[in-house]
Amino acid sequence: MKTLIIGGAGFVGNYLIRELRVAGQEVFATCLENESISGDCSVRTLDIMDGEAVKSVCEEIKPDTIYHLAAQSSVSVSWKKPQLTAEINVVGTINVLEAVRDSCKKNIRLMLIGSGEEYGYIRHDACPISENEPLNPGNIYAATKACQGMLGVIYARAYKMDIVMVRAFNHSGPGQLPVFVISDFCRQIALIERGEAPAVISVGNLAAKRDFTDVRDVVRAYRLLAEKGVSGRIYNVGRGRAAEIQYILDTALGLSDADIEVKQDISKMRASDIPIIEPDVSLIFEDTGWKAEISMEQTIEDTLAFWRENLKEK
Ligand code: A2R
Repeated sequence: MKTLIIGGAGFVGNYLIRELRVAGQEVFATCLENESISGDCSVRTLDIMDGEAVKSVCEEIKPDTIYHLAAQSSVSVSWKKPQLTAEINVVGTINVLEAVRDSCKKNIRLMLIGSGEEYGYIRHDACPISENEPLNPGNIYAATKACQGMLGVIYARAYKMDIVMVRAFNHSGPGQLPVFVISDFCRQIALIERGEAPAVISVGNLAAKRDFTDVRDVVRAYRLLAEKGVSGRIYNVGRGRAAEIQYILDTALGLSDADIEVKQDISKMRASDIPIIEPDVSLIFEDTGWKAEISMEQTIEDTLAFWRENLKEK
């Protein structure tokens, strides 16, 4: 079984390489010229904006499965760089779709990784959100991911390609950038414990409820969907049980002996924060048997341990 991960140097790629290797697969992964991949796999340099290069990599490797992770994945960057976000997430995805369509290997399974952000401004009674819920993206990143998913459906239908689409909700774990809430809280706590920051943790809207899944569960979901998912289908990936950000904060603070004051930071509040976002995950369970196994408390503990360890090395 030969697998190609496009965009393997990011947060998820690192974990996916490990998951697939443990499952006994031969793994190839691509990264940009200025990136590196330390996992156990063969590495190729690839910018998905170069359509011919994407084709060459596919022709050379002839993978059975491709996971397309390469993206401009930050919502805040998408507001600042809308053209770049659309180019990478939409035109880049078309380059991947065209490469697979052109490939001499006809039965490639392509996994397109989208986002729970695609649902956007949901109806107040839409939770748990099923895959049939209309998309109403609330930011540029989300709109490009919705577009990626639509392109996947179009290519699957028009060219009979084997494509599975994923809408992944919030995921977290050791190594995630601290622009995401669990990683942010844990990093701040680790800095305070080391005396490198005042004993005040800055937080945003603590009342919002979001669905968090450990990245190690998420990559297992991707592998199972590649093995057992139904071609042409879209799957939510998430825990299916939202938690209040306040609970995440309390759990993280409870793991520290430091006496920490909590301070709300206006810049971390979003004007139109949706009160609860929680996916319906019955479809992935029915088709693959997957459900999240790692508790959120464990994810928080491991993420805090990561920051304690990694700040030490600075
Ligand atoms: O932006 P960078 O320098 O961190 O590089 C990212 C890379 N990437 C590209 N790869 C090939 N050609 C491009 N033109 C290009 N632009 C960016 O894709 C990064 O190494 C990788 C994406 O990884 P992360 O940003 O860490 O995302 P994560 O958390 O691994 O999520 C994987 C997928 C993405 O499609 C998300 O939008 C979705 O799951 O939630």
